[in-house]
Formats: sequence, structure tokens, C-alpha cells
Amino acid sequence: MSDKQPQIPGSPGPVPPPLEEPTTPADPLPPKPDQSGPATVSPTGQETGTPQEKMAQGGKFLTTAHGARLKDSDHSLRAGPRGPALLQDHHFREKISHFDHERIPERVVHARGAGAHGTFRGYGTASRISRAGVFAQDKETEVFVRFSTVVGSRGSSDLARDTRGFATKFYTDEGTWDLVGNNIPVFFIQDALKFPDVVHAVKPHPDREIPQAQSAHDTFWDFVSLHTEAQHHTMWNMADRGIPRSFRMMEGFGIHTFRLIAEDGSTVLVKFHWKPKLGVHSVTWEEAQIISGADPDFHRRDLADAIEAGAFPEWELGVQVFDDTEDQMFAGIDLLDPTKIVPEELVPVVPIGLMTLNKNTSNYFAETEQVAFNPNNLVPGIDVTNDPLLQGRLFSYLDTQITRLGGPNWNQLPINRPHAEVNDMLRDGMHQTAVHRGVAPYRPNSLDGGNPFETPAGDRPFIDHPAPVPASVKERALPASFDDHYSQARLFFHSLSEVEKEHTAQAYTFELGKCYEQTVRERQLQALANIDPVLCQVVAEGLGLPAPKPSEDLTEVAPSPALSQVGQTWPLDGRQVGLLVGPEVDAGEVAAAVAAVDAAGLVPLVIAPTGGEAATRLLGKDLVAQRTYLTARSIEFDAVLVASATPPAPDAANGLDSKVGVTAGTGTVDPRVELLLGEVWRQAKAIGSFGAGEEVLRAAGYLEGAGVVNGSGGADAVAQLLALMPAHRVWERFGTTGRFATT
Ligand code: HDE
Repeated sequence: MSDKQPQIPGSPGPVPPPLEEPTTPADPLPPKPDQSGPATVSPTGQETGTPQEKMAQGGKFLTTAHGARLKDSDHSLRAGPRGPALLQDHHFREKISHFDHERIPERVVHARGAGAHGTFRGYGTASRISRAGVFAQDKETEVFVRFSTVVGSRGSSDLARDTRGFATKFYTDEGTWDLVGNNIPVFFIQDALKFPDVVHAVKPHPDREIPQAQSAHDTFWDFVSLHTEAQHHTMWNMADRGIPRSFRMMEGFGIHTFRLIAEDGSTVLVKFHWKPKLGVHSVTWEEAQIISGADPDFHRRDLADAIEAGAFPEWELGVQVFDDTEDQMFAGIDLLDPTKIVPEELVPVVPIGLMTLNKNTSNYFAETEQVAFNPNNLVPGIDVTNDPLLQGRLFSYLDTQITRLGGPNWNQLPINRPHAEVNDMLRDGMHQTAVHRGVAPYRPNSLDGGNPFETPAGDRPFIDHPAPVPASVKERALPASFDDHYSQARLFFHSLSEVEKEHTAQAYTFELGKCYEQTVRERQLQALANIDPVLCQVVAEGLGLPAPKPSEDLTEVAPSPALSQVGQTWPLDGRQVGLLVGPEVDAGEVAAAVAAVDAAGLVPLVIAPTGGEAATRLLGKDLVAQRTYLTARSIEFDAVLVASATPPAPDAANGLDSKVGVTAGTGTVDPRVELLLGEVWRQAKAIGSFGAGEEVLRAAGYLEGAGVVNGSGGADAVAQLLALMPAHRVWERFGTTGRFATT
């Protein structure tokens, strides 16, 4: 690739591979500059000083697992070239047996994830309310983050309509702190005992194992329409939050209320929020569906590409702070109820630190798959509350890792190792990798000199906060304050813009339309009637069913503008701009457009009729075509610029497969270009042109539309596009029906 054109993320190795298979023995290649492995601490959290490469396999030659060099790994040992295989083939048995056991059980939930390394820097603003060192001013702490979908299996699509996990491991020098949150601030259930129920309901039907990674099926809607505390969370899923544009553009929430403890022992209650620097953005449902076929790794790729390109994603961690009162309520909202938010307009989110993700993993399995989060991982100054959902999680995560990671020593896997010294007296077990010394792993002892000792108060031990437990009776019950299941779903819906309300109504109609049982639909319509009668009416019409009347009084709610994604502008780091070129393109103007996109911190992707040498003949040696008419799809572009005429390429009429022949074409525009522009138009993304590109937009019928610009040249057209993009979409292009204009 030319060094004039910005490097495009996604190259698979640190150096371009030779055409011929290499034959001269050489050491393994280094990782790429954007990659890192876990810190090289010992299984007991002590600095080893080992260079990262010494954690990986080394040497020039292929060996057995015990290090004997091998001559041949292509042929099994057999009794002659045509004879049977021999049991004594140690290499065959070792290689195949290891392969047979390469998979570990996937996570029961959150199986599909993507991870990255980074740092957290405290602002010092939380030091007044928490003694945790991680919050101290300018204190830098290494972190590992794993984003995930909840429902699908490990190989499912990134763009399922679903909640996203947002789990952060802070390797603090006072022990590991795991903030295991989601991108939605409320949860389906109030009591952990219901977790298997909601998960069994949303997972594929157990008879046919259909559908994969979706909530659009009977069992999910059966459950949430019966167990109506799930309605608030469900509303967020049906809104655009359920289909994020990028992990980099998601908020994160701790959901539960936590307790922070200051140096002087005083306490406050807090809710944690991650605020993305790039704002909160979503794709459209059409995009989500195309992505699930065209690029199911969309979010994973986006995260890795952004980090590789140096567009490091950032989030501010913030807290809403509440007095630690006896009733643990705020303005009538029960802080222990995980189905409720406290609107930011009532209690602002105070920023307490900045997280930057700056390294990709060097091995998915060792890092993203083996990372094990655990809400029990708390550090001095951060404690839990009695939220009944959180209380159950404190059991579950420890329990699940034992099965998933094959025993009790999962903390010793490199990615899970604390960066603080460990001296825990836990011994033995499967996969013990620490080599313990001494004879007395018990307390009290004298044989090991009394070690390990309990930590005196002055040496910063973790002390479970002695929170009073109100006099009570032993019973299976939740507080009466947990009974309101609808008002906050209503608050959320009323906080959305008109376009977002339309999307939400469509999502409900789509999902319920995929249910077979009419009773399930009718029951969910009743829940919607109790949330918002107009929403209920619109969805009922879409389903062809009568809209029920509310069965409960509708409470007045004050909308929270912070919950809408529309109406602000945001930075564009790492956004992708497609530059469509045809055979008569002015390469100089394309180069100017590419340079302008790159200079603004976005990723330019040139889309030519074909790649390779033919593209070089069009574009000159300083530009390459990263996409072709055949490989490009609307979903990977945040904006598209047409740089020339795009007449049908020679392969435009080949076969009926893929996008060729989908549309008849106007005769002057390649049908794949026409399809691309049509999708980009419907997805309300900015479109631009210069030169003969204008004719392409005219022929396709978009020239006069909202969010379409025409420049005098490449740089000017890019400048105009960049002015449109910070709003994320050309919102006015989405048709609204007026039905939600006054709700
Ligand atoms: Fe989880 N959850 N969860 N969860 N959860 C798991 O732990 C569980 C809940 C969340 O990237 C499991 O290691 C119960 C709320 C994330 O590795 C399991 C309950 C929130 C991840 C488990 C909840 C979450 C998990 C599966 C009800 C947001 C992925 C594998 C009380 C605050 C972490 C694993 C990763 C994973 C149990 C509810 C977030 C089975 C019992 C609420 C982000 O232990």
C-alpha cells in the first residue's frame, strides 16, 4: 500500500506476507503496534519483569508440547504410505487431542463479546466520597473492558436487538475492581431469583433452538408481558438503544446503587455511568438486519479498527450521588430497585475519571474469552448495597467461572491476575499455576512465621461497611415500592424525539408480529396501554388488533431530555466515509477528498469498480481501492461521496447472486452503486458529490434531498459532508407519521 494514503485498519499481520511460503527458519513475528497482551505479573499478582514476548511461544522451529523439535506435521505416522494409522503416533495424538478440547463452555449469557485494554485516570473528584485509590487525582490504572451482547451464542451477530454488556476490570494496586455493567441503566427483573426465568424466556425455544440472538419470539414476550417489571428494560431494547452504532458510542451503567466509603468512614450511595466521548448513537433496524448478514462482526471490527487507527475510544466515568439515608429512596424512587433510574435532570452525573481504550488484544481466547468478571471484586472504598439483584449476582459470577474456566483457579489466568500482591491461603485445585511455599496455609500459624497477617486499619484493608440491617422477618417478598412497573417506561418513552418514538413503535410491531400466539400479543398490548395509550394504539394497528384500554391509572411523568439521542452534535473520530469512483474519475480530486477525510480524523474508504491493478490504473499509485462495487455495502459508511460517474461495470450483469441484478439500474449508474445510494439515503446518512458525481445523484433522484451536498471539488465536498455528520443522521429525512407529534 502506498504510504501517501492513510493506512486502513484491518491488516492481519505486522508485515505484508510474501507470495511464496517462507522456508528460511525465523523467529515468530512481533504483534502489531496496536496490540497488547495481559500484564506480565505472576499468578499471585507480583511484578515479574518478564517481557511480553516471553509469555508467548518462541523459537524458530515447530515442537511438541514438551518442546521436542518436529520434522513433519503434515503426515500422520502410518504403516507404509497406503497402510493404517499407528496408535504410537505421539504427535498425531497430542495435536488432535488438544484440538478436540479447544473449546470451553461459552458464557450462559453475554457469550459474544469483544475486548480491549486501556487505562483509567482519576480526576480526584470522587476522593471526597471514596477512599478508593483508583479515583485519586491523576492516578492511572490499567483496565480491560469486554463489551458483549446478552442473548446470542458466541458466533452470533453483533447487531442483534439486545442489551449490551459493558464490563470493566480495573487492575488497581489495592486489588481488582470489576464494574460489570450494561448499556441500559435498568434491568428486566428486581430479584436475582428470576434471572434463569428471563434468560430461559429470551434464549431460543428449547425444542428447535430457534431463533438465535433475538427477542422477537413468543417465549420472550410471554414472559415480559406476564412479569411486567420487565417492561421498562424492554422499552429501552425496543428503542434505538437496542441496536448501537458502535461500542464506542454506547453509555454504560452499573445499574445497581453502590455504596462509597470515604477516608473518614462516611458513606454515600451512587449510581455509576459511563459517558462516551463520541455520544450515544444507533443504527436503523434496516441497517442492523443488513449488518447481521453482510458483516456480523460489525461492532468487534469497529472497536479493533478504531484502536488500530489510533482513534482511541474514551468514556468518562461519572456518579450520581445520593445521601445514604435509612430508606435509601430519592424523590420517591427506590434506589434499591434496579428497574428504576434517577433522571439526570434531578441528580446530575458528576465526572470522576476518564477511560481510554488504547490496545487491542493479541489473542482473543486468552484475553476476551478467558477474562472473568465478578461483582465481588471490590476494593476499599467501594461496597455493595442490598439491591436484591446485586445480592444474587454476588453468588452467581463466582459460581459460573468455576464451570466455564474449569476449576477454582481462574483468577490465575493471565488476564484475570490482579496487579496487587495476592496472599490468600487458597491452595491446590485444577490448573494451579502458582508454586506456593511454606507449610502453613492456615491462620493462626507459627510454622510460617505467622504469615499472612490480617491487615491493620492503617494499611488500607477492605472493610465490609457495617450497614445497619432493619429489624425484619424472614420472608420471600419485595418492598411495596418495587410495585410500580409502568411509570418509568412511560418516562423513557416520553423523553424520546418523534423519530425515536416511531422507531420504537416499529420495533414493538415487528417483534410482536413475529410471535405466533395472539394471546401473547394481546397481553403485551395491555402492558403498552398502561405505559402509553398512543404507543399501544399504533402498535395495535400495526398488528391488526384492537387497542385495549389502560388497566391502571397513568401517572404524570416529567420527560428526561438526557435519554434522547437526537438534537446534539458529537465528534466524528473513526467514522467511515465511502468515496465512490468510476472509470473517468479525477484522481487528483479523489486524493484531495481522501486527505481531507483523513485530516478530520475519519476513515476514507475508496470504492472502485474493481480492486487491484485496474484500480491503480484509475487512481494512480498513491491511492488504493479498499472496497469494490461488489464488496461495499451501505452499512459500513457514515457518509458517501460520489466522485465521478459510476456507469455499470463489466461485472454488473454477472449472475443473479448478491447485489447484481437486484435493481434494474437506470442504465447510467451501476446497479450496485444505485443500491448503495438507496440504502444510504434510507439510513439518513449524509451524501455528497462533486464533478460528474452530481449526475449520479440526479439520476438516482437524491440530488434535491435533505442532507445532500454538492462540492466544487473533493476537499470542498468533504468539508460540506463533515458539517452534516456531527448530528449523526440527517434526522429530517426519516418520515414521521405525526402520530407521536403530541405525546
Ligand atoms: Fe450478569 N451474568 N447476571 N448481569 N453479566 C454473567 O457471568 C447474572 C446482570 C453482565 O463480559 C455471567 O461470567 C445473574 C445485570 C455482564 O464476561 C453470569 C444476574 C447486569 C456480563 C451472570 C445477572 C449484568 C454478565 C455469565 C441476575 C448489569 C458479561 C458468564 C442477578 C449490571 C461479563 C459470566 C463478561 C455475565 C449472572 C444480571 C451484566 C451467569 C444471576 C443486572 C456485562 O454469572
